[in-house]
Amino acid sequence: MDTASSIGADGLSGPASMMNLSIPPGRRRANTKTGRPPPSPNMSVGKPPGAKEGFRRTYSSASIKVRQVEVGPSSFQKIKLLGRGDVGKVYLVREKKSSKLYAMKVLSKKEMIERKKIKRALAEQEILATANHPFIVTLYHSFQSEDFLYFCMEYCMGGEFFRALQNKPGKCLKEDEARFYAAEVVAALEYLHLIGCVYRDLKPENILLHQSGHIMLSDFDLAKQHTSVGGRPAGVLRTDPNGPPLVDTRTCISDFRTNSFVGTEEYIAPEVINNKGHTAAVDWWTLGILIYEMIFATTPFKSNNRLNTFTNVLNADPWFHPNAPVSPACKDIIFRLLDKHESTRLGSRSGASEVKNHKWFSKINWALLRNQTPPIVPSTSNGIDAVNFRMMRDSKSLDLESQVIAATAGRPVPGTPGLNEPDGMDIGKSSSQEDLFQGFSSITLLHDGEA
Ligand code: ISQ
Repeated sequence: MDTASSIGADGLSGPASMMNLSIPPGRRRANTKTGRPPPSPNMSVGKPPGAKEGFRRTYSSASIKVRQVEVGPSSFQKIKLLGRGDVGKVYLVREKKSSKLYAMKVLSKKEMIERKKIKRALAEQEILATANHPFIVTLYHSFQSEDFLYFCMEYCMGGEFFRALQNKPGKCLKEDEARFYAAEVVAALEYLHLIGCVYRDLKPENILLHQSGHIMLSDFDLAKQHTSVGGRPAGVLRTDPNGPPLVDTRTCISDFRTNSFVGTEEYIAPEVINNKGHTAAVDWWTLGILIYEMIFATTPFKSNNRLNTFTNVLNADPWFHPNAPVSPACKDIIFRLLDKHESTRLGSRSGASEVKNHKWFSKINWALLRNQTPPIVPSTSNGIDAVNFRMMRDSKSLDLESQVIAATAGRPVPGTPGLNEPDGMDIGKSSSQEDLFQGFSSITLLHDGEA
């Protein structure tokens, strides 16, 4: 059988030889492991979807048109495994008809049922289908087979931001570089909060780099959306005659408090540990951790075990070496974001605009962020290989159903006292699989003027 055209049980066909990669190194916290195959000489370079010349994204925003799904599993050929989560995998795939490259997230229904992750998958689909922002990964199609859910997304060939950080001298960034990425994250969080979504799992592992070097938030399986079609309209807080109106993104989610979060232990906010329920303020907390990590190559409350880390999160102040090479404004924003009390935390009063107006961001031209050259521009030789994906081994078999989708997640903290997990659907024995996944929309999304 010609392996290049064979179809696996997941319906994705692909060259088996390319799946047989070396064993991935252990991962620090996340639930995805990525890999990079040996370059294939006979692979043609596919332009990202919608590309005219160069990058697909023009970074202009336009409405999304929704159509009945126009593709299925057999429309794609597997190229390589990019990542692995607790209920599925992400593959680099090529659409056979157009030769365009995509990242295809394939979730096992069986695993989702067993792990009570159905509601999360449906929420992720809804958020991705709603979101239309330059720093949030684009969803092109979602569809399902008897055994799997599929999310066909933009391929971010720059790979993981986490990996890019590891490749920097000292595994950290200069303050100006960190400010740039932090600003892009703020812009993405602002948008998510506007559509009523709390991201809840910000960390370098969940930030991808677009080919252009701009960031892309990608993993929404812990995200929560307040309403089914976006949040309430944002309130204009006040208008400064010399500046833009301050939009109170906090209003979009202010009455939305959730107790359902797990999270990554080094990034977890005090209110989450205390199981008090939490709001969009958790995203500002995690931004504080991210800024610290980008600059100091470690997180501020990390300890030798989870209990000590949590104790530090609840009680310790972030520590800066007296000779820390950062400005007072940088220390200040970290302190203000890592305020243990969410009611006084930066961003809690008026949302993203409060964060954007902090003096550390005074150099940032928010309107032109997407037009700036990022500090790290991924070098890709053939348009497929990316420098920042982990080595990853997939089964030789193309039959996804025969594979154990291993529970590799280090991210959730199951069974942690004080953290509950009421997210899973209560599945009655009589419910058929079809019923459980009927809320999953099979759709094709047309972006930015695609016909
Ligand atoms: C896009 N490109 C590369 C990897 C990805 C992982 C998850 C979601 C989208 C992705």
